Amino acid sequence: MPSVLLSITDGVATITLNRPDKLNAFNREMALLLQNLLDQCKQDAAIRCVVITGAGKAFSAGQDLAELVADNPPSMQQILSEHYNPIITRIRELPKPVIAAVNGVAAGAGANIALCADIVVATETASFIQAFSKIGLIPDSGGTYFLPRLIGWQKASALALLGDKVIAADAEKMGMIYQCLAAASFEMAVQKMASQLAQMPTKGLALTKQALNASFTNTYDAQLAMEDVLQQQAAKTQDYNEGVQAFLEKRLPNFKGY
Ligand code: T3D
Repeated sequence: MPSVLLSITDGVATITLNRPDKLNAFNREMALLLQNLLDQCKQDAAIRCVVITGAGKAFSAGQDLAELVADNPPSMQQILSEHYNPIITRIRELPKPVIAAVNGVAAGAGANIALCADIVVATETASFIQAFSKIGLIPDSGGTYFLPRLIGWQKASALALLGDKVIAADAEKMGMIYQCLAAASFEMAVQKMASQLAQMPTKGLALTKQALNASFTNTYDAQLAMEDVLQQQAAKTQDYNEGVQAFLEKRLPNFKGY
């Protein structure tokens, strides 16, 4: 079985991290395959929402630590510049919404890949661990960038240093994730959200994502100027016309994604 699976249904691509006996820990082959599948999701216009989840009981335990002591291991430089950084960049730059459906423990790079998604939901039995400090590393895969912006500097600092486990309910309370969902209805709730997003104005969502990406670092003036530019692009889409027409005609819109 491939270490990452892709299935496409009704505009929703579901990417499943698939090394369940290793808690979906990443080796080089898996990291490169995930990048390829994210590229496929970008190129396929029929895909209008991407869900990333894990097979079995975990979302991902991060780097496969056994790979590091195997024959011919990837170097640290390769692990960041060729494995994790391109994954994070692809998720943030994908012009479509990405949901991380965290079905179990998300540790190390696994946690930070989840946390860079546009919407992070987790089942009530899931947890998040900045496991890096316990093995002498620093949070990578965007951890030192996204975590303080999600939950504030103090909580991010404590979690990064202590490596404490955060259960999904607490992750929701502190703003690390969007929602902690009941385990019994988790998959159905994720599919409902993904299906909703796949029927929305995809180009408008992509422009929203672009503006939010920039808001982390832009000044207030620069962000207002960017909204001006992006809103003009949004207003040129067919979906904008459709949205306004549907409202005026008191009917449901039929968005095409462009
Ligand atoms: O060079 C670099 O490393 C740079 C890159 C860094 C990126 C990173 O992600 S660093 C962080 C790496 N991840 C970790 O340190 C997490 C290690 N795992 C754990 O702490 C725990 O496994 C969990 C808290 C995630 C889950 O605990 P639990 O009790 O539910 O499961 P377990 O019994 O510990 O693990 C089950 C199996 O998965 C076990 O294998 P076995 O004994 O049944 O054959 C365990 O060894 C394996 N496993 C879990 N995590 C990893 C792993 N195997 C390889 N790599 C792992 N990360």
